[in-house]
Amino acid sequence: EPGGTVQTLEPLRSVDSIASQLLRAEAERTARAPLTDAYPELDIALAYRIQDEALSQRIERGENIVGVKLGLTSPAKQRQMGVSAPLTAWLTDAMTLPAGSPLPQDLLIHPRIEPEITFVMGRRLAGPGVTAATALAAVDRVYASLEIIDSRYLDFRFTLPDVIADNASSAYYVTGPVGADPAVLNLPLEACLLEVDGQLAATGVGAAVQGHPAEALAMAANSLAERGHAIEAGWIVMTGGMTDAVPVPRGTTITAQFTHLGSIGVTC
Ligand code: OOG
Ligand code: MG
Repeated sequence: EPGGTVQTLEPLRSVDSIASQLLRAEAERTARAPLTDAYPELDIALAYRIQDEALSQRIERGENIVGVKLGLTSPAKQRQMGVSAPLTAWLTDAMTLPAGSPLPQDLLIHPRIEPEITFVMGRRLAGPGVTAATALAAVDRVYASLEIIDSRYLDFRFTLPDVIADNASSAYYVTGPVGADPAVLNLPLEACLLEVDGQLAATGVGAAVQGHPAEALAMAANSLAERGHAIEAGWIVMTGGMTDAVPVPRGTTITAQFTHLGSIGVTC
C-alpha cells in the first residue's frame, strides 16, 4: 500500500536533509524559520536524530568531537528562551575559540554570549544511574568558560525539538585560565560577573545550574545513555549558561569574572 511506503521512508530521508539544511544555514549565515512551523509533529526523539546526523556530517568534513554541552539548565536561560527543559548537544574542535582570539563575526548570524562552568573528564562516564557524586568523581578539572551561541532560527525563536535539532545553537566556546580540582571548590557558590563594555550585565552562581553543575553532568550522562552514548575520558562538558545570554554585536567587549576560576575576555 503506497501510503505505508511514504510513512516509513519519508522520516529517514528528512533527517538527512534537515540536518544538511541546518548546517547550510550556519555556513551561509542565514537564519530560517523554526522546523516546527512546517513540521509541528517534530518530536524530541526525531530532533536528536537530526542532531546526531548533523554531527556525522561535521565528522565527515573533518571535525572531531571534543565533548558535549548542556543547554537550558538554569532558570535564567529557560525563562529567557521560553523552553522549560534541558537538552544535550555536541561540541567539536571547530567550535573551540582560543583564549585571546577575537570572535569571528563574519561567520556568525546574531551571536550571544553566556558564562558557564565546564568540566574536563578524567574518566569515562556512562549512564544510566549516574548521580552528581559519581559524576563529579569522574571529573579531572573544572574551568570557567564562555559560550557563544548563534541560533540558526530567526530571532532565536524555537521550541525544544527545534533547538535540539540545531545542536543547541552551538557556535564557539572559550575556556578560562584556571583548571581547578573540583574537590576543592564549592561549585554551587562559584559566582560569575558578566560585563559588557565594562558595565555589569548579568550575575550568576553555579547553583543556578540544576542546583549544582555536577547534577547537570549526571543528567547529561543519563540522557546520552538513552541514545547509546557515553561521556568519554578527556571530553569537556559545558554545563549550561548560568545567566541570561547577552547579545554581542560587532565591537562589543565581554568580560566574565569568576570567584576562583579566573577571568575571560572576548573581543566581539
Ligand atoms: C539554546 C542553547 C542553550 C545554554 O547554555 O543554556 C545553551 C539557546 O539559548 O539558543 O547553550
Ligand atoms: Mg550554553
